[in-house]
Amino acid sequence: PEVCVIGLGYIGLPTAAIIARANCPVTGIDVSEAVVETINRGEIHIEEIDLDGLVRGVVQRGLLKASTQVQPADVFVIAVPTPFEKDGQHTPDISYVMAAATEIAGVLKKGDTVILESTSPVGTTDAMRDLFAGLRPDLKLPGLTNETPDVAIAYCPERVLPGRILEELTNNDRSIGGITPRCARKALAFYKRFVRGTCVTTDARSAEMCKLVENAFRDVNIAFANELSMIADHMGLDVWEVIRLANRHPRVNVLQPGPGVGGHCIAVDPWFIVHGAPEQAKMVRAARDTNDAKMHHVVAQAEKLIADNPGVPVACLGLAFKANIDDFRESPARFVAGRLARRFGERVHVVEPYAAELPTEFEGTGAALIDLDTALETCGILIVLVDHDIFRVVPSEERSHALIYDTRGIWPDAAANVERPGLRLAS
Ligand code: SAJ
Repeated sequence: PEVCVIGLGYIGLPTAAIIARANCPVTGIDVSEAVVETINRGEIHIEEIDLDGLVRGVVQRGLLKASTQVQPADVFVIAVPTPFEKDGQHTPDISYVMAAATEIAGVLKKGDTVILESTSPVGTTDAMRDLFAGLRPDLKLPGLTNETPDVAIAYCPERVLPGRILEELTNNDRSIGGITPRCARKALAFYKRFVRGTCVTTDARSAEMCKLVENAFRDVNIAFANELSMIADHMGLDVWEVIRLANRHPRVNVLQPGPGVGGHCIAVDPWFIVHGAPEQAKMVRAARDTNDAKMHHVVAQAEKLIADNPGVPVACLGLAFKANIDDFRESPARFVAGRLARRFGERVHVVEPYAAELPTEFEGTGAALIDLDTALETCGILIVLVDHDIFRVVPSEERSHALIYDTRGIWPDAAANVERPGLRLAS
């Protein structure tokens, strides 16, 4: 089949490339002219392992091309962002999905399949079908007719981990939720072309909720670890040691505390559940609040350490939202470093091997981007915000002069928190 993938971001581009590798001609659509031109040159605009070679190959073989205009196709895959509104209510914003669906409606024909992959609040796939019904009264749509529908509509969430996208896109199991069972089977046949994992069919609403549940599950578990870290601070315990010991129990697997939860998925998706069932979703909301509170806790701890040591240069290690990636969206590390830069100005330095320059909010603060070696030589306070491998392997001799606040627990021999009595500062 000819495929049209709408949205060429962290999910859409790898998906488009993998479908193209399975010998389906793909047109990738993006609103950004720059992104479209980059891809048509066989290059990529995001960092992801092995993606460059894959995209170059399928573009050279004529299997992938990019455009700003939605093209007629047999299968449409929507992979656009679904943020929430900054209205205090965290209302899901599905306008990008609906904009994509509106464009698809213009070229939709009998026999086509439309698949939504974007993380979406429960009911979005039905809403998309209703939009098609309004714009294309000539088409029979699934769930609205007793006759055989003209098009199939399904919800199939991605569940890939940044940094392992290509591998997980191929090997992970998938939930495939059709508006009707027939829609699910049609989408299943498509995914079977390039997914090696098991594809499980269900209804669209269950598949929508399934995706939200996966990320809320992780958020709740990380919140537990972050709450433990604050309890441990209060009690004067080493949280890393406690978790390491607890995890020796065969049915216990506490996750790792950090400076908060970032990224565009785990810090966002649980709100879609809260928004859908505010009275019931108490733990999900509490987890979000705990993980956000951890970020502010880290700022306060770091500020205290810096203020108590006047004049000592500070290095914030990391800006990314997690280890070994170049993605700075919704990053707690970036939030913490930004706050410190605004308060302490040129005393603050940032080490981020994945960044060429500091994000715009650092402009005018006096904070500078420096390399790791310079930071280790010149900064007397080291604040670990991201567990990049390159930080993890710094031997203790190279940081023994410094006061260390290690929010990720990468240096077990150094102190993990600044408030604990008897803090094992390396100096
Ligand atoms: N984090 C911790 N402690 C941990 C694990 C993670 O603080 O023990 C933090 C990370 O540093 C990061 C945040 O949580 O700031 C999220 O990182 P992550 O690695 O847990 O997840 P993401 O956002 O990269 O990808 C998640 C994945 N979902 C699950 O694991 C349930 C991925 O499979 C999804 O496809 C992705 O969200 C998505 O697109 O929804």
